[in-house]
Amino acid sequence: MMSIDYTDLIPNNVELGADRTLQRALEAWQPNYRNWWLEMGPEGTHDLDIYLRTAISAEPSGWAQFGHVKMPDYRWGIFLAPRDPERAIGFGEHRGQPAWQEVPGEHRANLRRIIVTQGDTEPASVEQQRHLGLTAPSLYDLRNLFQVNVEEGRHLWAMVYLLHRFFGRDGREEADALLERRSGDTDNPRILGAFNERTPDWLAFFMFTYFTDRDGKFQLCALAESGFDPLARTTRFMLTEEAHHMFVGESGVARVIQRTCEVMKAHDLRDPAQVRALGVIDLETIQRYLNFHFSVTIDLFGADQSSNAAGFYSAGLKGRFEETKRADDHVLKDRVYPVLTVADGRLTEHEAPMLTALNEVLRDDFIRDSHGGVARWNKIIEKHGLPFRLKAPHKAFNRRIGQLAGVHVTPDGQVVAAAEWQAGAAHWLPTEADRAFVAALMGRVVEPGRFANWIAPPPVGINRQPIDFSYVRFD
Ligand code: BYC
Ligand code: FE
Ligand code: FE
Repeated sequence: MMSIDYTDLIPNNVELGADRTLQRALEAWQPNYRNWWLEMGPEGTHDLDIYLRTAISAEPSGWAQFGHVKMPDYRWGIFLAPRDPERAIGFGEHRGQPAWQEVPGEHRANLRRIIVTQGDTEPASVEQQRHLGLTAPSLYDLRNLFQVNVEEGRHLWAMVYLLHRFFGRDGREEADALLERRSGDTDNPRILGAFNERTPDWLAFFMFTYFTDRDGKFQLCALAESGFDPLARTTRFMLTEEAHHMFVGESGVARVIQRTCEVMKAHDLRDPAQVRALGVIDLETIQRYLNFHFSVTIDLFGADQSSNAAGFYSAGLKGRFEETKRADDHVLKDRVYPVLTVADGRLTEHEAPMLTALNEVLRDDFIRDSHGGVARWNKIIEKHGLPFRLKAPHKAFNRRIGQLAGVHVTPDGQVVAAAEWQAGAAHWLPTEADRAFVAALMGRVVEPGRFANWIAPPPVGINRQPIDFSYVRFD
């Protein structure tokens, strides 16, 4: 039952062939998806042969098969993690009841909204990254970019399957709309803020895959706890793909830092202008990119106090990160959680009902997790004997969503006047000049085994291939 059927037009492990109506509806959506990919997917790549992995099993062990494929021919499919027939709802008012195999009528609108929001981010990220292939620092990196892109495309398939299978006509309309919104479009933008920002260069891409794909991890973990079992099973399999995306981000930033430190050490330099003159990215600019991507990403968790979040949890639709590992009542009615507000010009914590603060709970889990990579990046700088340290900004810095929106807080957590914040912004966030400098470094490197000057090679290749392997073939 769990093996994947690649003879179907749409590879799947959900016995799609047994439901002709659903199969036909998805087969009608498929060419629209393909057109979207050709129009909005990675630019100028349709003839390239790319060394990609494809799922061959939805079991946690050994699901991947590697080979050169052209991306428009990638076998996007529908893969759910195996079903546990004993599974019960783990939290909220229905805790202990058998997990739902169909959508409960009273939760239909909310579930659809969650699935649409999740689904919308996937094609958005592909759109944001569509120009990056033209400036890849190596074939290894180019291949990793495309791997991330095809898997985000598959994540869209995952949500579209749920919409078609469980939400009837509304679901089909939402699935169509997922191909119509466009990242950054003024009239018909993507739903969430960070997915309308640009990802103009590879430093931005690595920061995005480190931070924003990590929002993916935490949101998917929360949805993997859902009482709606098909959503839990779908997101569980998506999480196995997400790990690679975050690896691309963490190791990408690490290699940029490595290269910068090598050059700084070899020439005994500290001044960012002198570092730049040698064609590598100064640590100060890396810090400003980090501040930007961190702050934009933590906004994705929603308002710190949200009746939506409380409702999603109590209804059993969306749990917490590692819900089942937590030792509490999993109902949370009488619990409180600290949230930040500004009072008398200072940030202060006050206690909010935990149920309404669940977006903040997930955001804090994310923040803890994301600090790990920053510490590992600092180890590289330390190893080179340099005094600089990167730091994740305060969670109140540069926020647009929730109670901290519009409050002027420095990366260190000081509340300041608007004018002071505006004056400081050029030190804290990437400026036009920073972006222009980074953009000027970008240039396509396509010779196997060669790397752009501003990034160190990785320690090992993909799937035990050598670093100078032809990860992408151009003929
Ligand atoms: N931008 O009550 P609130 C991924 C809206 S990433 C713009 O806090 P809620 C990936 C909100 O919609 C994971 N608008 O909302 C990564 C609401 O609007 P209405 C994506 C925002 O519902 C990399 C209003 O503000 N998955 O997979 O509690 C590459 C009030 O807010 C934003 C999910 O997000 C924003 N940042 O929380 C590829 C999971 N934030 O109703 C992929 C599904 C809030 O007033 N989504 N608003 O019109 C959810 O669980 C929830 O929708 C959210 C928002 C946590 C996002
Ligand atoms: Fe995704
Ligand atoms: Fe991802």
